[in-house]
Amino acid sequence: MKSKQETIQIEIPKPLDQLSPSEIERKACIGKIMTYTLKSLTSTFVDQGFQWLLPVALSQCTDPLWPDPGASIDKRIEVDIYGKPVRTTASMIIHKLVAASTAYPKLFILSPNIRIEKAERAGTGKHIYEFTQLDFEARDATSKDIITLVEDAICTLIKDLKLDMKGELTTLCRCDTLKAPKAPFKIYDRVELEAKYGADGWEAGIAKETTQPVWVTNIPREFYDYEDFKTGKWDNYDLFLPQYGEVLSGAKREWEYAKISKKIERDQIKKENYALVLKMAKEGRLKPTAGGGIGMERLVGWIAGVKHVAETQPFPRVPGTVNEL
Ligand code: ASN
Repeated sequence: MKSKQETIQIEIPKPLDQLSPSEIERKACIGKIMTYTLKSLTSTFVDQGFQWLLPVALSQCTDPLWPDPGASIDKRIEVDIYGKPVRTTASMIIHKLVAASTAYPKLFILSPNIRIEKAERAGTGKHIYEFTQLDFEARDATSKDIITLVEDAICTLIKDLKLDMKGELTTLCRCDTLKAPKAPFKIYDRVELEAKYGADGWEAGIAKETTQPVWVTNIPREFYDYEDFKTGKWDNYDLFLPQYGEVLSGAKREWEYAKISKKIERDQIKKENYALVLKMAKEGRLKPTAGGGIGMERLVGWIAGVKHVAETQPFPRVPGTVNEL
């Protein structure tokens, strides 16, 4: 079902060659904010001892994105190479679990996520069919560790950016309205938000209501997020930005074979697509980890105050629109 926010139509960002001089100036400012944000966040992760991995675009196994209450996938891309079927990266979650369990106990990747959203999402302002996640994972980390790490990273970024990027923020009319957030951010349980805004309206409701970034925990979704089978509670967390909505999703992860296997069956996902994680879990080689992924375009979109998140992309990926570049 469409939320109210999804029905609001927003002007579609144009490709570079069609921008007016003032639009080019705006685009350049957003580009500088993206560079600053990438530099700040990657420095924070490197300083905290995370290894920087390079991404892959094609794999036999990728994120099932199912069941995901927020997903609206029009098409899944699968091609044959060397006689094997491969999919374009939907997220590098499975790669992260394997990497963090083996050679890279703390890692991050700036990875392409290709999610061919339904064309009707063009005007929501929040969806693009290719985006970049700063995706990270840490062995033996708790949810609390990750929440603290992200809060520190975002508070540092905004505090520094407000000092160093005054000119750009002024051009974008964000100098006064962008407030430096204060940690710790408030944490809501999805159940309490559903009671207030309804099962279909809580994401839009909390984004509209809050003036600070906030966490929402306990969201039922893909098999890899940790679920306590006794209480039915999920040990996961999404970060919501005022007005802009979800910018990060993450969790403590499942690592035990019996649970992963049961959840994959429950979700009616093809087991053969997840043979490697199942095998590693069975052999006790999958380790407990926690992590998350920050949607870079949404984060910078919020900082820059854009109407459509594709404004942060040099080559906009608006659902339903394919440009030459
Ligand atoms: N990157 C997310 C995570 O770490 C997964 C996703 O994007 N679907 O949980």
